[in-house]
Amino acid sequence: MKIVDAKVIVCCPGRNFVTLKVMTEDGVYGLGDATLNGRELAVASYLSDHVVPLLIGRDARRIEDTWQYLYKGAYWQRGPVTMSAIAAVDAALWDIKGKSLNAPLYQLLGGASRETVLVYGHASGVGIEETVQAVAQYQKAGYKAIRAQSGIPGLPSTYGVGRGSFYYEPAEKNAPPQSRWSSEAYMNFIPTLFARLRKEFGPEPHLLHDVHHRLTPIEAARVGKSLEPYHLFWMEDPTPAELQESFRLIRRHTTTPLAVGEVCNSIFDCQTLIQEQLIDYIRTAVVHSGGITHLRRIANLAEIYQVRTGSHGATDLSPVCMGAALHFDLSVHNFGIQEYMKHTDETNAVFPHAYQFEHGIMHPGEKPGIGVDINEELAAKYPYQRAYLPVNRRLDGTMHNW
Ligand code: GCO
Ligand code: MG
Repeated sequence: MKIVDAKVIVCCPGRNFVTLKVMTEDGVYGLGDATLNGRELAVASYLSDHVVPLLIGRDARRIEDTWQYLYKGAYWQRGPVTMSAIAAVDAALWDIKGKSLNAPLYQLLGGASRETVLVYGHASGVGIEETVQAVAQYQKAGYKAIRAQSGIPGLPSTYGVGRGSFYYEPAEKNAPPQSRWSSEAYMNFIPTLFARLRKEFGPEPHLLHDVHHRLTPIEAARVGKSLEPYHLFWMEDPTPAELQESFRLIRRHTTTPLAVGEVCNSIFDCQTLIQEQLIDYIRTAVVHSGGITHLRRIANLAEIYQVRTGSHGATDLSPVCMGAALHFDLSVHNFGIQEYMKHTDETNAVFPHAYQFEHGIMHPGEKPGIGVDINEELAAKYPYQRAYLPVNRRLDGTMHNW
C-alpha cells in the first residue's frame, strides 16, 4: 500500500492546529496531529519541506520502519519539532492501518484493557470562592476528577486561570502576554485552596493541581508536604524536569503523587524519572512524543516501575491527538488518567470525531482507525494566526518559567 501524497493543513478555528494528511494509492487516508503551541509553522515546515518528500512511494503499512527511518535517518534526533513531525506521520499511518483493516485503533493495540477512560477537566477561578464554584460546575457536568487552579492574592495573573468557565486558552495573538510570579505568595496560598476544596467537596472527588514548572526542588517538597492532608490525585510539574535527578529531593520529603512529562519528547527525557520511581504519572502525549509507536515504548517502560500514564490533553492538542490518545488509554495496561480540555464548537466542527464524553469518562468510539476526520473546506476558512504562549517574570523582573 504505497503512500502517494501527503499534505500539511494549518488552520485556526479559535486556535492554531497543524494536521498531516497522508494519502495512499487505494484511496485510504490517515490523519496525524502536529500542533506545537506557539511554534506551529516550524513543524509544518519540517513536515512539508523535509518529511513529506520522503514519504512518497513508501509502504504505509511499515509503521515501525517509517518511525525508525525518520528518527534515525535525520541524524538530529529528538526535540519537540522533530518529534511532533514524526508523531504526525506515525498517527496517520496507524489511522490508515485501522481503516484498511476496518478496525478501531485500540483493537490493533491489543484491544480494550478497560471499558472506559477516566478524564479530568480544568476548574479555575480568580480567587478561592470562584474556584470552589468552578469545581462545583465541573462536578455537575459529571467530572470525577478535577484539576483546580486559582488566582493568587497579590499577583495580577496566574497560570491556569482562564477567562471563560469551560475553555482555557493561554496563547495570545501577535505577542506573548506577560505574567508575574512569586513563589512565596504561591506557597503561602495554595494549601488554603485545597483545605477549602476538601471541606466543601469531601474526600471523594479526585483533585489535581499543576505547578507548571515554577518551584525549586526544595520549595516543591514543601508544597507537596503541605498538600498531603488533602490527598491530591497528583501535583504536576512541581519543578522543571530538565534535571530529572532533582526529583530525588522532592521524593525524599513528600508522599503527594507527582506527574511530569507534557514537555518531554522522548523516552530519554523521562528515563531517570521512571526508572528511579521519582514520579507516579508520565504525561507524555501522542503529538509531542513521537506518536503511538513511541508512547507505547514509554508506557511499557513505566509499567515495570508502577508508573501510570496521564497524557497531556490541553486544547492545543487537536481532536486528532485526543482521538489517538483515547485509543491508547483504552488499550494500555498501566493507564492512570487522561487530561481532557473541551475544544470550542468551531474546532469540533473542523474535526468531526467519534469519541464521546459522558459522566466524567470517555471512549474513542468504534470507527475504524482513530475516528477523527478533518473538514478541509471549513478548515480553509480559518487561516493561521501567529500566537504566542505567555512569558513569566518574577516580581523583580527576572525571567522565570511560565
Ligand atoms: C496542562 C498544560 C497546559 C500547557 C499548554 C501549553 O497541564 O494542560 O500545562 O496548560 O500549558 O498545553 O501549550
Ligand atoms: Mg501541565
